[in-house]
Amino acid sequence: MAADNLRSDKIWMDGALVPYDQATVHVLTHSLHYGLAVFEGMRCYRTDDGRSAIFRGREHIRRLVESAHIVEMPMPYSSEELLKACADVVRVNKLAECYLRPLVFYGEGEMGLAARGNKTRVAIAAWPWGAYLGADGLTKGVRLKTSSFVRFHHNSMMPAAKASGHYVNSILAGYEARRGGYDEALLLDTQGFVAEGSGENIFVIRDGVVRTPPLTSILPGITRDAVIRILRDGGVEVREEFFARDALYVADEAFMTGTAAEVTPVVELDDRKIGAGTPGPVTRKVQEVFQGALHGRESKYRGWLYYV
Ligand code: PPE
Repeated sequence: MAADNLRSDKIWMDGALVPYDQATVHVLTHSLHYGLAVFEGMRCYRTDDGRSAIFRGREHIRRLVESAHIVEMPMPYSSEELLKACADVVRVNKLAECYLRPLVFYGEGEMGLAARGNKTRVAIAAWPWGAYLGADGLTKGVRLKTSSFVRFHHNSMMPAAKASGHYVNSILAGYEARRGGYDEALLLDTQGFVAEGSGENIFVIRDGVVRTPPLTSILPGITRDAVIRILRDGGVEVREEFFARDALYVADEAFMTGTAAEVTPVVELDDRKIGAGTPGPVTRKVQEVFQGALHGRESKYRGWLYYV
């Protein structure tokens, strides 16, 4: 992650494409102080017919607008304007495949928690981003550690909003797991049920039945939604229900989903092998169909593509 080059020609800021070096903010930018900002992460892929498409661009922009609504941020642009801006960023930077980061934040002017007068600002940047949990993670699977950090309660922070401040929880959990030699953290909710990874949703498979936690304390992942649909279309039973960490210890397979992580197999939790300790057949199949969908090879899922 650290080695990636974020530099592009242009970043969209407040309605215009500006040179990378001019996409800056003042240190008194309100959001920088209190973490009240919302953002998205989406990926654009080169499809098999040569065109590039943002995977589920409409759904990501919808979630961005909903995130702003949840935290009472006025949104100065329509969904159509935001979508078009995302496409412009991909095109102007000549990035056939990239990660896109729309960020909605409060500018400078007033300080303090009670401030309501700061202008909402919007930036959209793009850069090439490789495999989130490593190239090996995608093929061989990752090792997780149950975090000592609990996923925040939905009455403290609202998980349906992809808000910047929420990520303090994720970052600390991720630091702890990686310092301990694991690839990623698994956070439990305040009841002790499995919630999600620091930046991914989680799925577990046993006896052919797939389970994933309900949308109580987790980000409503767009990849999660796509994978549920792919599994059900393939005749696999998917249940959204609470389960404890030991459900992973005795699972046949597990995987994580996310825009950055795509579909990443999970082969270990808390030093216990999951199933055979290698990516399983259901996971492999989901990865294959998902990759097909991203690249426009699955006609059934072509509606998920927003061509730039
Ligand atoms: N949970 C969390 C906490 C989360 O951050 C993500 C995305 C997901 C689940 C999966 O959601 P979706 O991308 O809609 O399937 N994490 C983003 C941030 C990564 C980052 O480090 O920045 C992402 O994958 O883009």
